[in-house]
Amino acid sequence: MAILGLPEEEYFSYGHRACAGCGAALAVRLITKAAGRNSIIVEPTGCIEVVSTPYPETAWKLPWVHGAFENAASIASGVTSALKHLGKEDVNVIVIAGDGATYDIGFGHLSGAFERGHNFTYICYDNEAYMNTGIQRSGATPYAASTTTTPSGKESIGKQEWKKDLVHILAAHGSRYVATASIGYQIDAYKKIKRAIETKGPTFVNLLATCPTGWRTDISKSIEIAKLAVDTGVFPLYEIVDGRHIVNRPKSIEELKPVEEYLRMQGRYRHLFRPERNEEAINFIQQRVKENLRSLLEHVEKGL
Ligand SMILES: Cc1ncc(C[n+]2csc(CCOP(=O)(O)OP(=O)(O)O)c2C)c(N)n1
Ligand SMILES: [Mg+2]
Repeated sequence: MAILGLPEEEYFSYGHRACAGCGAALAVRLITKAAGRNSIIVEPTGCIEVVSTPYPETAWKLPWVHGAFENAASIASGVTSALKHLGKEDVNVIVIAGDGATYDIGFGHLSGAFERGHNFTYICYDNEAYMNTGIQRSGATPYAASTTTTPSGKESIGKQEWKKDLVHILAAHGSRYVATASIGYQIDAYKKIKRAIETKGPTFVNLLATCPTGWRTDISKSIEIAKLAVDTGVFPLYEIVDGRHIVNRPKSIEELKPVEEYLRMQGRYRHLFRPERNEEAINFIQQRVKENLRSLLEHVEKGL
């Protein structure tokens, strides 16, 4: 099915083995539409690699390199250096990686590549856990989400730590363009990916991608949930361009929908509502979400 307002060309073919309702598969379609034919994709191990390339088949209509779980940014560094040597610097080099690969195991490689200033775009399809290996928590998993390594129960609320703020960490590396995006807002995501690719040097987009299997959500609600993540402020959309913040959505604290609307739709948060409602935890999440948006908006006000 075409995505309204976006190029019709598809570089990620149907026939791949992603689950019904997979947000990451839609993320890849958006990324490759924005990238176009003149691109090389680097992919670490993770769901997208597994579902798109069961030997001897491939869903990719672009040159595609698979490495290990941890070293995608280093491979991309090598590819950019080789292209430079060949005088082919107009080719887009794009990493498409899961959050486990990005926030955790590949973080050293990512930091190194950003510090060295290679000309490539790194896009994390963030489904907020290690989904391919059975829903283990990652640095991107949000507070209170139940995963197989942070199971909720009498003694535990689920994950006890807040999501790592990787976008600001990468901005602090001096990247000229970092942004958040969601598969719920596809035109916004497409434009950001394009801008990231067109900006020289290392750039980053953290693209939220619903995972019905890991989040325990209805497969028909993937887009709705990815929109609600934004509209509740749990996952605000913003950019940092040459060190300055732009907040795209939500634009004010007043327009935030209650976080409960988002949490309630997902099995990974079911323990916050059943057998009884955990008012304290829901309030805590609500307050932190507000504080986070307030801080982003203050950055914009102060021109930071
Ligand atoms: C060094 C190493 N450790 C662990 C693994 C096993 N492994 C493969 S994919 C994966 C999880 C990937 O998680 P993420 O990057 O979030 O992608 P997703 O599966 O969620 O798409 C793990 C733990 C591996 N391949 N290599
Ligand atoms: Mg993941």
